Amino acid sequence: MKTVYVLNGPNLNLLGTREPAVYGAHTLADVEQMCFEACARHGFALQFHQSNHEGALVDWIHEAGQLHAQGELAGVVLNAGAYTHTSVALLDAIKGTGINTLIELHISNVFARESFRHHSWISPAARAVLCGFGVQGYALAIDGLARI
Ligand code: CA2
Repeated sequence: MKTVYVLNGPNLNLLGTREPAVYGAHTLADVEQMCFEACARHGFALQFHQSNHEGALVDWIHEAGQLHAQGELAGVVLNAGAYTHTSVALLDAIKGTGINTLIELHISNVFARESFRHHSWISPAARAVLCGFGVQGYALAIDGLARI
């Protein structure tokens, strides 16, 4: 059974508690359940994580990279939060592991927001980028991994 890593960056633990107009009313626990159901539909195991610390995200990408090397990774769904727009370390981690099935995900349509959200350090290393579907985007990204 292949594994999907769903990784969430800073402040996404606040989902469902603030800014519902931007991020919706679902909590991160709801998102984990949606991901679990999407993975179950496709016969994938799920590793679901959130951290406010850049290095923790790097460590999980390395962990996923080990599965990739063993042929046991379906892919990574990465919502790096604000680190999307700042983190060369995450770009280097993705490139360094050779993971070629990483989906960059954003709940909101970042291109309809402030211009500083229009640049992503992650996109050059991503297989696909998905944004603006709300939290349903997580399930869509997992469905997408099942098709590639
Ligand atoms: O749209 C997305 O998913 C983002 O990755 C979310 C990040 C933002 O910095 C990116 O530009 C776009 C922010 C995550 C903060 O999440 C919150 C959730 C609820 C309440 C407050 C913050």
